[in-house]
Amino acid sequence: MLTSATPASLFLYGALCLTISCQQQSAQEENANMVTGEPASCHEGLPSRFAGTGKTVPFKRGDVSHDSMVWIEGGAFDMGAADAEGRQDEYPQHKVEVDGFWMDATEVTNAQFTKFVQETGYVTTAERAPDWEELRKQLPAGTPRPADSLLVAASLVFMPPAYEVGLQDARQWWSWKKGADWKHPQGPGSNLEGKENHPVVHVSWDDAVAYATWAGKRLPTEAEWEFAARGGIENQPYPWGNEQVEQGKPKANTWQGQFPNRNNGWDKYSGLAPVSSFAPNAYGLYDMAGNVWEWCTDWYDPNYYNSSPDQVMANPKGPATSFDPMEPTVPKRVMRGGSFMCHASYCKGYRVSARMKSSPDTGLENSGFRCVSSQ
Ligand SMILES: [Ca+2]
Ligand SMILES: [Ca+2]
Repeated sequence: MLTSATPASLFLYGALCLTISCQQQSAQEENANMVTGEPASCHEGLPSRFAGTGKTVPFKRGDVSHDSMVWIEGGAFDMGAADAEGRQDEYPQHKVEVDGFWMDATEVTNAQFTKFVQETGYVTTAERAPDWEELRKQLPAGTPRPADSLLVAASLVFMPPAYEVGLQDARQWWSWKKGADWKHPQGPGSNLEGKENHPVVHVSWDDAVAYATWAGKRLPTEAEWEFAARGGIENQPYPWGNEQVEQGKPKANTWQGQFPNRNNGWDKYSGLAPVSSFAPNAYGLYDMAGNVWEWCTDWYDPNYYNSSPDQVMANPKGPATSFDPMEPTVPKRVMRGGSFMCHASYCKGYRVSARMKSSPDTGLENSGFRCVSSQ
């Protein structure tokens, strides 16, 4: 699954049997795929739930602690795919330089996010009902208002089909589940018991920024994230080098077997793994490949690397605006690193140069984040 973020209103679409809009979307995806020659992602191609972005953080920025952070000495590197496995948005590879920064050694955990919520009373995006007036702006004109029973706080939960399916329609394995949120990762009836050290999930980009602000930190730029993920190893596809993920011993929480219906659990985790269950990269960073996708601060634009200058680009912060040709009206932020749902047959999102994107209000069962700090 190429994947990243998924889309909530699409599931409202499905629930409401809005065939016309779905057909329009399918046609859009097909057109995009004809251009890119790539399969649709397991998340992408789906509209966002809320149109608004950049919600105000209603609390004071905290003082940063470097506990559980790693100092990443800055430097120059070749950003983007060095081999032929990349998607089009990973080229051209170009020289980038980043200043030194602190980075969380692990993905933000449920225990850490719990402390944030307890101190601030913050309510995540997934805990709020969709705003129909905002939602309708991204739907075809004349789309009827969904039933009130669907316009409820909900999030997208991975529901593996019982049989082999094609990989073009993410609705076959994502379910819009009422009551699913960071405290209920699989929906009502699930909880965080025994999962304190799991990465927090169902967090939107807005939620991640709120947490980072409270912690006195920020989200990494895409360049910082890739520089850190490479761990000082030049031009290799994975944080550990070039050994394929299923060769040797397990190195990351990814998917083995047949996606999305059969996971053989070779790496011992069919779902999320506690953070730092696998060896860190050379910089001491855990799960830079797999487990959960991680939000970056940059807007997404597949052509951004094309605009990078020939000389070394210092501390790039991404494009000024977002552009996703598959959903031009929906702003997208970058996600990196892949998740427990990534498999070589589809997205290989655990490659260090792989890029994904999602709307800032989207949360998923396989997406989280980690923070950085320049001081
Ligand atoms: Ca796994
Ligand atoms: Ca990760």
